Amino acid sequence: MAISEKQLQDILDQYPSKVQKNRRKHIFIKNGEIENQVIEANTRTIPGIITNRGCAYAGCKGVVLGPIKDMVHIVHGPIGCGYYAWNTRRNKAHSDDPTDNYINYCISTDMQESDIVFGGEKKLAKVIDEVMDIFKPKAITLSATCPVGLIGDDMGAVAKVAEEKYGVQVLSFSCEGYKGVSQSAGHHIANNILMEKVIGTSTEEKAPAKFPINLLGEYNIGGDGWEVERILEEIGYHVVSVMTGDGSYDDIKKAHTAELNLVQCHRSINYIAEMLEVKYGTPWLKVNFIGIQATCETLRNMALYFNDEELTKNTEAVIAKELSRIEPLIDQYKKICDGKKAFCFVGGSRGHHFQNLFAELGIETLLAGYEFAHRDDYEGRHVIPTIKTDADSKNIPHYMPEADEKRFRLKVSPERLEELKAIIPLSEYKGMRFDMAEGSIIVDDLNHFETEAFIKLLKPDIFTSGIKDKYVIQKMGIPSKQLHNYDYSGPYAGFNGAVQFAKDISMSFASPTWNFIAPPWKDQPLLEGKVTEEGVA
Ligand code: CFM
Repeated sequence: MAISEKQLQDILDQYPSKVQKNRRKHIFIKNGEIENQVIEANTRTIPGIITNRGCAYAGCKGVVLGPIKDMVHIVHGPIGCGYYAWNTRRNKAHSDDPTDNYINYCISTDMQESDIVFGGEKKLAKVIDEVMDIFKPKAITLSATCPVGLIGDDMGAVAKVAEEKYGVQVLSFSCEGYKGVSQSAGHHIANNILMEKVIGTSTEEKAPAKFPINLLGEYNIGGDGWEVERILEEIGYHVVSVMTGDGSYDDIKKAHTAELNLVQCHRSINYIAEMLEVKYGTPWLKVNFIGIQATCETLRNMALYFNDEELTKNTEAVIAKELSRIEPLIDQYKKICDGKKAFCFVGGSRGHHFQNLFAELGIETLLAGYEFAHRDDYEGRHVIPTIKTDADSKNIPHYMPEADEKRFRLKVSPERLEELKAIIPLSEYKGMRFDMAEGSIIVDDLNHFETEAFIKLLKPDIFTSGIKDKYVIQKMGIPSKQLHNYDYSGPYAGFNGAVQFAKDISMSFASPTWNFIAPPWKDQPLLEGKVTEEGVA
């Protein structure tokens, strides 16, 4: 179901002209006849607009660092920043030694007014002392929130003193919320320091088993990472590290021993993937474990990379076994899902990844987008050289290591690498637009007004999005499934995840609840109006 440019313009016409001009650049209707459909992305949200985005601190501490279970993550700031990031993302972690798993804790310096006036460094040092006294972790991270940067606390200096005092790594992250236009800035800040100070610090030179890989950009939401690891290990891969779902500091230190890096979430971790290639010569492969066919394709691409007869055989055997097991389970749900329409708007990767799973269930994606992704996540990596660096992106330090003299080693010959690049997505991501149907809508940083306007126009059967808009959508009589934390469910990745997702959304479709909700446009007289430069007309 395509919409016309006129229908899109009618929605935008409801904005004041300046806002309209801005938002127009963030939305397009897919048209395959146009070679470059440029979208504006990773720029500031217009002040006052209700966005779904988070902040740089959320991207650094919440997304990338938080899931590392055996480090203690201290939030330097007022208590709210810590409290509201406490266990809401459902990045699960399990440890054989429960005393070395801090995932359930929220540790904050609880800055008060007097700390803002007189400085919070002493309090931060005291919290580190307390953490060492109570937990004795092998490493600590310190994440800055907005006021820390505004008053100029020197977290790096506090970290240095603590490192000398306790002999453990204390990493300081200047990820103040305002450091970027969204959480994307925080991903980059976290990537830089993990690469500079943690990855490669193990003395291990070789992985202990064949086919060692790192799984990057997998955060084990609702157990996704566990399902992916189950499949990979059954085939015969050795997972060196996962960054960072159910992640371990000790494992991340060994990431240089992998022969291939898998990139699930391109947005949050493509920096580390690129840096590992430059420093150690390890290529990265864009993978997708969301959706049955996507999972099969990913496994086959990995087998092509390693080019080992036994591994290829195992790959096909596991795929065949899993498919015959799950097909009867999923078929019952396909009947319920078939013919439905979806909107899929998530942070930076899932807005794309889940479209495969929808398609497999017979659901068409009419509209999709990301909260904070960059142009390459929409248009493909080939646009990276053309992306302008603006004042906001200059806030984030650029870090790129050099090749490691001792450890840099080409994992496959340059000729073979070129051959492989022609058939599998090595160092490549084609972006969301490539996979979307003609006439579908692609929106960057969708806001609440547009959410309502597009729902009224296209009336989707399901809207997968986040907590900030979930209940607005449901009050319009449309089921909404959170794809950030999967509500209370999961996993949704891999084979078992596909079945779980199909079951969950089928339950939504089958629920009679929606019949009891009259969306606002059904029983309220609509007042038509227009806001112009001069006022309300
Ligand atoms: Fe990557 Fe993520 Fe996502 Fe993301 Fe996030 Fe997330 Fe997300 Mo919420 S790392 S970009 S910053 S896949 S927390 S696990 S669901 S917005 S689409």
